Amino acid sequence: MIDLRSDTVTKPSQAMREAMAAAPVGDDVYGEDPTVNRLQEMAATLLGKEAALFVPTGIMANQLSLRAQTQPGDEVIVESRSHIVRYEQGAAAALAGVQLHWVTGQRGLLTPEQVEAAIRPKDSYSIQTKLICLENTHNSGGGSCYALSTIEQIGKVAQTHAIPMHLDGARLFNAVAATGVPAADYARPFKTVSFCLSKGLGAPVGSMIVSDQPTIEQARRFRRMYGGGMRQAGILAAAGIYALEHNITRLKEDHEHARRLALVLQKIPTVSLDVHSVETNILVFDVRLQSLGRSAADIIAALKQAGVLINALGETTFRAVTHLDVSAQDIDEAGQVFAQVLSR
Ligand code: TLP
Repeated sequence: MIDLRSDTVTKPSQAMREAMAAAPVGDDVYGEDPTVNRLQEMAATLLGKEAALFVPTGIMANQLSLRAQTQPGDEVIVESRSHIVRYEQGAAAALAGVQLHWVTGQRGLLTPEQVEAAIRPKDSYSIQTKLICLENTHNSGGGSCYALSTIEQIGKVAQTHAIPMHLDGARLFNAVAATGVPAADYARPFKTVSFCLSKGLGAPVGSMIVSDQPTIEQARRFRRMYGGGMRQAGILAAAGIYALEHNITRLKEDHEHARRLALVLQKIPTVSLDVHSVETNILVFDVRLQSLGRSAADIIAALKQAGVLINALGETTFRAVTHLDVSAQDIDEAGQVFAQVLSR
């Protein structure tokens, strides 16, 4: 089975498992796990921030970042198809008590003008904007990357209004691999940045939040509140260290595979996909299902039967994601399967 549903499906390699088994551990709730501490130092250094916190999931990383920087009743600017809006089960409302102000970007990317226009006036009757969130790469936007200059301009807008910014950088290293912009440069305008170890980087579990020391201390308290304080978590952190040391530079391969698949998909008459929009490891494409007389569920089932797994994003929209457990040969095989199934 060629699994293109997500880069979350990657399994730890033998070498990663060995690193996990050999990891020195302690109780991380006491701050005594040497492997967790090492991972946190690595993450902070890599992103040019003071401190970092290891958390179980990307959702928890986003939610702790929101909770640590807002009060119930505040408003947070987010892109309308962002993960925080679509896939976190309303956690921002349920756990942080904030109102999300959706702004729709092109392929998920916001402009400085859009952000500026969405900031509420500072008066006694308007809700107050207290955080601006961006997503890079943007998942539902098809793995789209922000230009550094756009992020810097949005940062200036935020600074003018004294509003901090959070980056959902679940796939930040894919953006780094695609654009050549160092992670620390991307991270600079943000007060908090989250990134996932458990996606393209190939760790089984884990995400990081990086920020200044006081914000990380706040996030640590809320991590405990949310039940995310783990004990001998060094076993998991060791996978994260392995991922950062070995799996960042190879992300380019996943991007090449995505482009290779896009070239095949583009030639299928029922598929609508702009190859130039494929910047990283996520392909989002539309299929003219009416002309095939089939539903998205039929297509998913037929692809599965032929050995390829993908996800539907909407009624006629699909997502395929390349990752380190998919080879060039798998991509060519998947391409043949797509051509067969989508041409019937
Ligand atoms: N994304 C998953 C699904 O939840 C949609 C996927 O398969 O892509 N931020 C972004 C941008 C993400 O794409 C995801 C996961 C998360 C946060 C949450 O990460 P986890 O699953 O570790 O909580």
